[in-house]
Amino acid sequence: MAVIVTVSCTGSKKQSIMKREEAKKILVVVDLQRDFIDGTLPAADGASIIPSIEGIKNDFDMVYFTLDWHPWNHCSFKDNGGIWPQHCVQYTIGAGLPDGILDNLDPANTRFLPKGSDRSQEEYGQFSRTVATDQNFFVKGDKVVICGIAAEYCVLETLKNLVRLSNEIGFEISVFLDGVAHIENNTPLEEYMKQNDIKVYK
Ligand code: VGL
Ligand code: ZN
Repeated sequence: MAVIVTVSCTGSKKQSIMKREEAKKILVVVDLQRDFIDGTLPAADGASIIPSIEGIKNDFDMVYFTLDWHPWNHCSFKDNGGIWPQHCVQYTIGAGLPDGILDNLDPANTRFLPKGSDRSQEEYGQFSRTVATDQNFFVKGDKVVICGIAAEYCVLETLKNLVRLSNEIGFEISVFLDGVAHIENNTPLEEYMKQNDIKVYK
């Protein structure tokens, strides 16, 4: 049975959204963006994870790409008192995905989820504001696999948000470590996985 949820939009218009009921395999690719691969803030092994992710992406029903998506005056940049070089500035090449990563993906099952767009806030983790009732991201029984860049920042923080959501909704999470690149090292991610009994996706 399909459940119709009615949400209010601007003005008096109403829009009906079909709640997804069937559990899916979902790949969450975190911040696989040029600046983190060979741009202004490269991860140590950024380029090598691309073929690994390409190798598994078609095993999933849906692929979610998170995007670090900063205004040019973002507070995390050194010029503005932050700790990072300028990176992933909205609409620049450095914020883009590597060539080929979208090949053979169905646009109907692919989503792009920007974060870090508020200039006055760092936002490493996607899904920080997602609640269980945001029906269009995750439902009970989903098998969610996470990979991407950077292990100890956005992958870790996104994973923490997924764990919180999975406790509310009831879906599985694992980490595709062959598809994870780090800036300094993987240790904080691997420790968090151990402490929370999160499996490696193979
Ligand atoms: C990230 C540093 C700054 C990441 C984003 O994607 O892990 N790291 N902004
Ligand atoms: Zn950033």
